[in-house]
Amino acid sequence: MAKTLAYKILEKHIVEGVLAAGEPIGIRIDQTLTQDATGTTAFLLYESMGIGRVKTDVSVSYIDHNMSQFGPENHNDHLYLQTVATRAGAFHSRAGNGICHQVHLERFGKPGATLLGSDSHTPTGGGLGMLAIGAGGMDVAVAMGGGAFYLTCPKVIGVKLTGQLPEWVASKDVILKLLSILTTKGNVGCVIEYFGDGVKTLSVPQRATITNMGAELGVTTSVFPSDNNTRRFLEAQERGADYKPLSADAYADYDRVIEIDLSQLEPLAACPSSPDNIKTVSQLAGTKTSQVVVGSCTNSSFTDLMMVAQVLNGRHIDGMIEFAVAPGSRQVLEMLAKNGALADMIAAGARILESGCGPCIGQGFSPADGVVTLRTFNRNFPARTGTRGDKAYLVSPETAVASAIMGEITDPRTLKKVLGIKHPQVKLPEQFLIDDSMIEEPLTMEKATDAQVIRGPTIVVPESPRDLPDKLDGVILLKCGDKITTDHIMPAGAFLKYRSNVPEYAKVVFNCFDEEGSPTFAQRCLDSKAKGLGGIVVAGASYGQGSSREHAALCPMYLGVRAVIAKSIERIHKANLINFAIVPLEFSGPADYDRVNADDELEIDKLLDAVRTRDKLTVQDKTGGFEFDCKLDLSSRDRAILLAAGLGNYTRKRASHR
Ligand code: MIC
Ligand code: SF4
Repeated sequence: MAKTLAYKILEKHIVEGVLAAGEPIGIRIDQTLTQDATGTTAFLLYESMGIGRVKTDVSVSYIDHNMSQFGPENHNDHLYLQTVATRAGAFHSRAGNGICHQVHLERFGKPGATLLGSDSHTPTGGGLGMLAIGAGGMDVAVAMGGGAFYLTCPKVIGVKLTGQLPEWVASKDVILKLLSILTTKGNVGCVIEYFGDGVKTLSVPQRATITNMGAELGVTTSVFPSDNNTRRFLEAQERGADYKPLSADAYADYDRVIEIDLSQLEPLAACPSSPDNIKTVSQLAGTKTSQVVVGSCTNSSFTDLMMVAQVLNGRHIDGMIEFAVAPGSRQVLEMLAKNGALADMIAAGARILESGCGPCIGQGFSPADGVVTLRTFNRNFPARTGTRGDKAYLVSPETAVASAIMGEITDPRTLKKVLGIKHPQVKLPEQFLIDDSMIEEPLTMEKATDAQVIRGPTIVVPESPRDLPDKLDGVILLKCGDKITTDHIMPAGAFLKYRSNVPEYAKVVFNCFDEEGSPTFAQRCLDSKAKGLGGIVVAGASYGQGSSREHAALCPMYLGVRAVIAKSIERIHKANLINFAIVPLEFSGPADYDRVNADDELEIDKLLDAVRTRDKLTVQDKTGGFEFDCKLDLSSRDRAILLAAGLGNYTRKRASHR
């Protein structure tokens, strides 16, 4: 049978299970990445599991999210991560060196390798032909220690690209088009694989934009073949030796094929407040905007920013616009500084932000009340900018720069007619500037023995989950709707600095649903915990979309949440719930969602028995006086983890039995 590229890579890495869609499998992980927002917890859990030195080919700890440094928390995290990571045998990319995904692509990614990252945009590596998957920090910690990663063997959706992008149309528009087709819901358990003649017209950074934002589809990952363009990119990074050609067999057996003719695409935008709320830019043209930002792991490569600089060259942004540029890496920033493009952007009125996530995760540059903000990022979930009620549009760098000059949403294709601006033809450089001086090497075994880990007082070791009860007496603390993201569950922005301090961070769980004058979600949790009632969250479809942040499970666990009942739960979040011993349940009949109400008291009898062997259980709604069934869709390993009270306890128990 003709094989897909995804299955070829899986075949080389499978260590448990059968390679057939829907089956639980375990795979060997060659590389891992962690970042500071998830990494502190990942390394604290890593240390507490006592799994010794890193056993992967390459593990890298990055600092890119928490760099605003109001108060000591962020710097405490940086020092902890630098000392703990290098001691454990990992590389450490220091604050200022760039966004994990961009730097990983430049300096570490390798065609055909597996990469597990504690960040949902880890699939960026798919642009290089890697099988790169996002997961919770706990799963990554286990992989760092040499453990397999467990997932459901995916279905593979083939996306056949034909033709070539027209002028002013960007690879961002390709993924926005795909989001308009597949939406952010219902793609769990799939991998997207690109093939066809159009592939060779896209450079590695363009491919990486597409695989990066594939995360918004909710798929396991996305992957491109590794070809001459991959070789050229790796050689320009002085890593030609990492190249190997890879592709699917001709007529590979895809579960579904979607065809996109690149030459038919036009500039698109994701409108507030979901990445799949797609319109054409020409439909939106003329909408006044006050803020434009170019950056994030989706669109901050050297070629993206060179295009922006060339459009701005000798011009000025509109007087009512705040325009910021956050280069994806120090390599990008240094190259722009050396070739003068940075000066062109500064002269045009751009505010240059440091190389990091910055505004993408609400670390500054929040928009004013009521204004439209345009961003080249991948997520526009409500309030992610740091402003409640925000109106964030996701666009390509081409659309962003055109709009920054014109002061309103502008189809970049009109620039030529209105201002005589030609579409800049930016080529991939033959040689990138190589300077790894901000990447700390792992310490040798000898040095590691004496090295001290620096732990500031704001770094708090997270509590372990408690055993599941046999009878769960619980109360519905929140009933929420469809497409609840992990940004709803655990806000980032100003609260991001509490990632290494669960008791503090837990205070804002679900704060977007808190009403003034009423007790917060956190208070209600603690009140029911004091009464001996387990917390239960009820949700609609696609619960836990978006980021991989395991705090969306860890903090509710800390508050006493013991189960989530939803119409459906997204992959990474479901794994995180299991890792922290919160039982993920799905309504057997979606209509039961309508019957239950917030504050209802529920009882689940014989929970342990159900978790052990059954795929269905009955819930009594004591307040409503009825009962309903829920599905338990769990692998045998998921069951064992829940019964052991989470992945940390499970790993410790297994280690002590060896
Ligand atoms: C995000 O884009 O939401 C983040 C911040 O990078 C997250 C990780 C996190 O919450 O720390 C992600 O995408 O996984
Ligand atoms: Fe950072 Fe934003 Fe990328 Fe997340 S999506 S890794 S916050 S740049």
